[in-house]
Amino acid sequence: MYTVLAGGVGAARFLRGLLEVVPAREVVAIVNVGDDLTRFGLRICPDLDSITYWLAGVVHPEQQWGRAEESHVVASELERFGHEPWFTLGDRDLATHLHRTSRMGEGAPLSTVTGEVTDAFGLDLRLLPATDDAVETRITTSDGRDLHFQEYWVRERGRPEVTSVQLAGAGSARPAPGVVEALIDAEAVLVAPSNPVVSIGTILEVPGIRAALHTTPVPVVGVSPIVGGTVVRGMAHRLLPAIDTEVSARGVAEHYREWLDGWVIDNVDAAQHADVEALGLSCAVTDTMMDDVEVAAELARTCLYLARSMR
Ligand code: FO1
Repeated sequence: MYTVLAGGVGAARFLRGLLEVVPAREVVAIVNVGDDLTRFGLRICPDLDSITYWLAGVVHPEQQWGRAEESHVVASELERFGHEPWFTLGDRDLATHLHRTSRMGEGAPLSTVTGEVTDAFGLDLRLLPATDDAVETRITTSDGRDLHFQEYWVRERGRPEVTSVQLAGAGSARPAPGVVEALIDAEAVLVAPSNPVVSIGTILEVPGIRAALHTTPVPVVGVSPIVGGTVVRGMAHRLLPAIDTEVSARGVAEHYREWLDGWVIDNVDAAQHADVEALGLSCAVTDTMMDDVEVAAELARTCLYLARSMR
């Protein structure tokens, strides 16, 4: 089993490469659920859904979230009633949220429903929400507001300055069934190049997950989400200062160092190799820009090679 800590799109691209290299049945992704929200009574899980749609080959090609060949009949009819359309739900995507919400209403945990969704899309890997319990990422802005992550990122387009990030509900959350086992019993744990604050950071906030990373006997190898001092996509460069972390491949490695064994950085950051090794980590340098599946597969091979070299 190969276990991947995952956010949304960056993780989906990485998983697509990993699935070229190891059988899908041997892959488990532990996925951030801090971005999840309820709209019109429907439970929406953007990271779980982005990974599912990506790997099933049905993701919207420009947005990289939501469905390809999407229509927006329901969204435009909702505007008729005066609903502000800041978070767009396409018609095909709505079917996923309707299924999930109705099953959760019957008492099925999110992890069970996630398995139903991935099965329906023909995926053989296992996606596990970090927790089945209700958590949400809250963003405190420098003007003193407390926003849901999606209010900050989508409604306010990531513009406000962020002073702190919290996973509300984390105190009483438990890892979803299978999460801790997937971290302990794996061949290797891989950390996708996802946001260290609102993707990987929120997964680690679920009590028991960080501890499992500390105690796991298997190598933990991550891919830097920072390339050439900035992000490939998303807002990590805006959030890292809020957790006093330098916006660099080395800075994120230092932030992860207590539980990390190996760190894969991009060719453009090759000069940081010695700095990363000085943190006590093994370091590999390669192309991490996963624009096509071959690069993603080669990146996955590099991660596995680094992990095996440490066993
Ligand atoms: N991102 C947007 O920028 N605008 C949207 O209206 C939007 C809707 C949306 C609906 C379902 C879904 O699964 C994702 C959606 N996203 C949207 C993407 C999402 O907000 C973020 O990119 C992720 O949460 C960050 O990982």
